[in-house]
Amino acid sequence: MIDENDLSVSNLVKLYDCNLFELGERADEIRQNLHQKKVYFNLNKHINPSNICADICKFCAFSAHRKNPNPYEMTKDEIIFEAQKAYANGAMEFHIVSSHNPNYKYEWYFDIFKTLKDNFKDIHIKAMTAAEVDFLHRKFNKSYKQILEDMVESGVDSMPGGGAEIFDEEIRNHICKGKVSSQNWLEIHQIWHSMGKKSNATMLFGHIEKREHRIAHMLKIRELQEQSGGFNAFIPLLYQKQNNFLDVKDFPSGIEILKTIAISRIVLSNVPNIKAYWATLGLNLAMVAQEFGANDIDGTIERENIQSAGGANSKKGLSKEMLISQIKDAGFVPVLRDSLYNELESF
Ligand code: V47
Repeated sequence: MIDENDLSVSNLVKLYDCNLFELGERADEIRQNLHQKKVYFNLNKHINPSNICADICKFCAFSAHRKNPNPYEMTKDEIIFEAQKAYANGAMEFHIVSSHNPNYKYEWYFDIFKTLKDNFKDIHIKAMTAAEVDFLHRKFNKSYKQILEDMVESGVDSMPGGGAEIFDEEIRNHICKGKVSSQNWLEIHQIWHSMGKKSNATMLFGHIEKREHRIAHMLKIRELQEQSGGFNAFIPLLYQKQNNFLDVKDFPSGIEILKTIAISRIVLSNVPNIKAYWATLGLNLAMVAQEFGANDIDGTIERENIQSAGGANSKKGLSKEMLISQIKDAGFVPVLRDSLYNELESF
């Protein structure tokens, strides 16, 4: 293999030249040391209050636009109704991500978080991507710190990893011009971590980026993690190609996808969990990815809107029983975790 201590892009990109099984073995060694044969999952509910967006990301099929002419804004009552159903069904986490809706007042967000927190005992609220925080900062002229403090005050427990896309300004200019910059995404998470809070980090791959960009992206996460220790999980999100405005010709093979997951396990040895998000990979590949460094598949999700708009077969979510049986069938031990990776039950 290569010298893993040489943390330069030019060195680490050579990992892609290694044989898949060689890479898988190294990634699995790190995974087994950290998590043995466990595969983590949780019982979560995704809530996407609106798809009316002030920004235009070319890869996004979720926001309302010409190819998805279906704008919506959920009322507070509708949000509570959806949350209630999921909670009664066992959901322990609400993962709330919205569009950058120009119609919302600043207080709208915090009122929703507070209402959910007050109504659902012990619920974990994972909400507001750094891209949304940056949108509020631009629109309402509030500092990142102020917004993050208002999130804590209103009951947000952790931040999801969305909005990271690929940390390269040239690519961002092409795929999501005007959205949070790489540096600001990292700064927002750094401030959040300095407040004693945890978050995740994503990477959108399989579109116009090159291998070098993925490695550079991982290294930026690694660097911040070295200082703050605040990332719980890294989530490589496979680009879904339907209903959007990004003209992509080549899509990664299964081998390239598995290599990317294995390499993220190797490069991000200081991030405890690698999530193979079943909504973008499909359940089968997400299970195979557990042999290549991943140790988590996310959760039941219950109504997934973002990836399914782009073609993923994830709209309805999955039952707890289905997740458990799939993990077992693949030869792993299913472990129900909470949002901060405390183990709750092993099956
Ligand atoms: O930031 C948008 C991505 C993200 C597409 O933190 C797309 O636990 C693929 O961040 N193809 C939002 N991806 C979702 C997200 C997430 C998901 C699951 C768990 C966690 C976590 C975070 O979805 C966006 C963007 O990168 N996305 N469009 C698409 N066509």
